[in-house]
Amino acid sequence: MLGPTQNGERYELSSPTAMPKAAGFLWNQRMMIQVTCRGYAVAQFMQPEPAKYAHPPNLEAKTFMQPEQNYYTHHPGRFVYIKDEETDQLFSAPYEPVRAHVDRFVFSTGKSDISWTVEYLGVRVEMSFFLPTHDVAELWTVKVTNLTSRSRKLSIYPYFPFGYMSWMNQEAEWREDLGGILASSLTPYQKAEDYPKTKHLKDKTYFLCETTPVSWEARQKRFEGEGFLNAPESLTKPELSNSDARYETPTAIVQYRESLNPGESKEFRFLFGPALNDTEVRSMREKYLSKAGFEKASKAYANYIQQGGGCLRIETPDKDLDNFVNNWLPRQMYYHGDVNRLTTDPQTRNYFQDNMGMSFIKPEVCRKALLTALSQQEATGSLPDGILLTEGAELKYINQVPHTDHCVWLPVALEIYLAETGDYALLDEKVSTKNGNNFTVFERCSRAMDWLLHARDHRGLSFIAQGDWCDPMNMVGPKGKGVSGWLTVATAYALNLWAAICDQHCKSDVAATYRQGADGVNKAANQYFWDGDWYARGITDDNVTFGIKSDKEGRIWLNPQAWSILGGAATPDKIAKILPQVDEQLSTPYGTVMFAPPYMGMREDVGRVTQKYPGQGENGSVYNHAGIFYVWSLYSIGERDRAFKILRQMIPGPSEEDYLQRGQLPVYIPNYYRGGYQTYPRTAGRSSQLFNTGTVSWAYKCLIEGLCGLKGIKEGLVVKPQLPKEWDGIKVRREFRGAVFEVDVKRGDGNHVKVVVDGKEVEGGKITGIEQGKVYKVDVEVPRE
Ligand code: CEZ
Repeated sequence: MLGPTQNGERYELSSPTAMPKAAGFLWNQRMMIQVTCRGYAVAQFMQPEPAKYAHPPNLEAKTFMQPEQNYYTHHPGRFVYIKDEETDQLFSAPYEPVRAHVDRFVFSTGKSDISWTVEYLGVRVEMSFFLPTHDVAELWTVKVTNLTSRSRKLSIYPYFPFGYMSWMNQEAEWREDLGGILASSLTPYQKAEDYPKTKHLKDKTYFLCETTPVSWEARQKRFEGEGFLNAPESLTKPELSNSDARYETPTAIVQYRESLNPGESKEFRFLFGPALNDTEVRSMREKYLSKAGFEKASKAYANYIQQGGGCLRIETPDKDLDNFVNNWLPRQMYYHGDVNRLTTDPQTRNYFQDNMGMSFIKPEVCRKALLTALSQQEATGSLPDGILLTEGAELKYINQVPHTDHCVWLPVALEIYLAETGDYALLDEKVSTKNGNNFTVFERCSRAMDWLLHARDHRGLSFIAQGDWCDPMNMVGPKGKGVSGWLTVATAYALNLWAAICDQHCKSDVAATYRQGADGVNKAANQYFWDGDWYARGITDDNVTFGIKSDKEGRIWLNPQAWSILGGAATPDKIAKILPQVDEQLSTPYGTVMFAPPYMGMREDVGRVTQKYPGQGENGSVYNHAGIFYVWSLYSIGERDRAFKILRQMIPGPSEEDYLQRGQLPVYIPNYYRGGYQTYPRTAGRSSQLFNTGTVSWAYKCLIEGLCGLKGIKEGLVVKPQLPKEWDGIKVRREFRGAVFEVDVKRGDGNHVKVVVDGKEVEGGKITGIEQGKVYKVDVEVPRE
């Protein structure tokens, strides 16, 4: 039903019904599109705020990308109806809207294209599309083949609905001069001061045809007539009615009437996208809409996506893991660092984590992001809730709610960047802010750490305000008293990370100060949050500690455990208590849940998180971002089997049962899988289908620095793999600072890790003096269990 092809470069699904929401996604720096196996699509482009060019049939609220997006009959999508002119039989590719029981179905997601093959009634339809590298458009090819040994008369109707574009002004018509259907609309507004902002919006959507059709239809109602989408009335007629849409829901359907000899094929090309005016439409047509134009654009796009290939290739006993790590994980990480989730004001913590992944792909992008974020640091040393990326951008949605954790992510991202590049010179670079301050990166980071130390109560615990990493935990501390257990131990982690960087930068006095700070923080955490077997999640404004044994819901949370291990609050005796509790209370076959049991109703001193559906989102799902923090904490203490197990659970498959339950292709890690394994086993494990998640850069870090044990330090690379016990060895190709390391890890008889580089054993597994362009052969022996 589902499997890799071309060495994991593609994944193919052979059923349109087994995993109806299974989808692939493509992006460039200006747009993103997610398409399901059944042909439904969600596309967005930046102008500079996110906008749509294909809409739902009703007024849509603007919001961030939603998990478990629902699709319905009139959902925007890209379809092709096929009618047998001799029998009047009808079907559609890829599957919607007709939903025929086709003879063969293949949905194939590649890295830089998505395609389908559908066979029915002796006809094969191949649909595929990709994006240009720099423009906003979809480049579609539809190929229809007669599979029978007789001649066939077919009508072929590509159907690309525009949806309800505007309540102020919308229309569509066939434009002979452009060679396609053009829909025009005006973005609705009410305040006069908004008018200038709407003036330059791309409010037109075009559907351009390389080959002129015999008929067309631009009016949705007319197309459907008294039929439904699975049997539109106009498709019972010999031709479409060539009707325009005048303040009527616009759409694009065109008809090709073809006679195909046995084995004969016909190929069509289409261009679909937004435009400001006719001139733009015309130039898009000229640039792309031809065989040569498609070929050129497709090569360029593949090349662009290829740039996100990452710095790691693994060969392990787990081939499905290899496929994911070698092909798909770096691609997802690249997407995050490349487009910042298509927002102009990414949440500061997301901005740091999405960009820190770029350290493994294009470190200069991470460097620039660190400087951009710091250029918006406040005079107090704190960081704003979101980082503004374009002129005129504003803090929106969740960024208008005060969260207190943003400074934590600065040393986290900086540490990865420095480990990959050794570019400590960055620390001495000066960054000025709008408030007139001009400090070096080093000073700014210290100021951020000072702010974290300062934003604590009389007990030494970190205030939470209206949220920390957990966005919807908005009612723990609105009165300014509530504190976060997670943020307290995370502060210690941030301080220690920063202290280590200070040491490397020959500032051991500064390092000592922050280490001392971390010790104080950890002491307070142990005094107030340790509940006997694990750490509590917080203390509310009214001084109620939660995330503790006596809680029926939200009894044990993962984040305080993971970060107390990372930050040093948890000593070995405490870790020995924590780990079995996490195993017992939080682990499920689909990963480790963020807390348990989920809240079954509102808890007003915790907040909105408790109102989410039990097991969904932050209310006790397998929230992979929280899971990966835990994995990293496990690698940091050598808990390799636990770490690998949880890391592996983040990837769907490879058993069919697992795929069906998660409903997702193994081409990305989603932000969550449903929890509630005890309460709601039927839905447990179901994917959110949302590929926006801070998980991926951490997952890559866990693989490189944890599993493969190839971590950058200032002077070079330290080699210390952590294989799960059932593995005898792995092969790794790691690019690092311009050199290539071909690493062969095997089990040996010794009781420590032995590292031999080009035939010579290296002390402590530390490879220094790395030469650019050199290929290093590294033989590693790790102890047997
Ligand atoms: O958003 C993410 C945030 O982007 O949730 C994480 C947080 O650390 C990330 O920065 C954990 O809370 O507001 C909501 O309820 C949303 O559900 C967000 O919490 C959540 C979205 O699911 C992700 O797109």
